[in-house]
Amino acid sequence: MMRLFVAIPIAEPIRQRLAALHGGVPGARWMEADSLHLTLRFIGEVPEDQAIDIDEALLGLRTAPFALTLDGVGLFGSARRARILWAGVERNDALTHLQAKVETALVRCGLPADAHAFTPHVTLARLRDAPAERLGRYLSDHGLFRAGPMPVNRLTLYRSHLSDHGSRYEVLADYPLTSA
Ligand code: 3AM
Repeated sequence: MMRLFVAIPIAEPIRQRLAALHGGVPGARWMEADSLHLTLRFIGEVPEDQAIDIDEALLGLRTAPFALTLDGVGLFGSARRARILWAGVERNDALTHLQAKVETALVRCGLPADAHAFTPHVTLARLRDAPAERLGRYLSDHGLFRAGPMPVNRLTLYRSHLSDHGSRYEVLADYPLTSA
C-alpha cells in the first residue's frame, strides 16, 4: 500500500516568499521549502495496482497551464486549537476546474468521491499548543501577504511517508499541463 496525494508543487521564487513567513509562532513546525505544495486531492492508502491506474489517469488529463496568486494567511482549527497555518489562494476558476478534473479522473479509478469542499491553501506549518495571542499577532502581521502570479504548468503525484518525526513527501511522478 502507498499513501498518495495530488498537488501543485510550489516553485521558486514563491518558495522564498513563503520561507519569509517562517517564525513568530511558538510550537510551529514549518514546512521544508522543497515540500511546499497546494493539495488538489488527498488520495490516501491505495494498493500498487491502483496507483498505476491513478498514474495513467493523471497522464491522460488535458489541461492548459494557468497562473495563481497566493493571498493572505489563515488557520485550520479554532484559534484556541489551531492545527494548520496556511497561505490562501486568490479565487481562481482555472484552479477549480483543474481540481474538478482531477477528482473526476480519480473517481473513475475507483476512489470514493471526496466529500469535502475544496479549500485551496498551501500549508506553511503544523501547530501544537500555539498561544492564541501570538497567532493573532502573526495573522495581523501577515494579513496583507500576496505572492504571484505563479505559473502552474505541472501536477505532481506525491507519496507521503509517515513517521514519528512527521511526514516526508516523495515525488512519484510529474504531469505537465499542456494546451495541446
Ligand atoms: O497539503 P496539506 O498540508 O494541506 O493534511 C494532509 C496534507 O494536507 C492531508 O493531505 C496532505 C498530504 O498529506 N491529509 C492527510 N490525511 C488526510 C485525510 N484523511 C488528508 N486530507 C484529507 N483526508
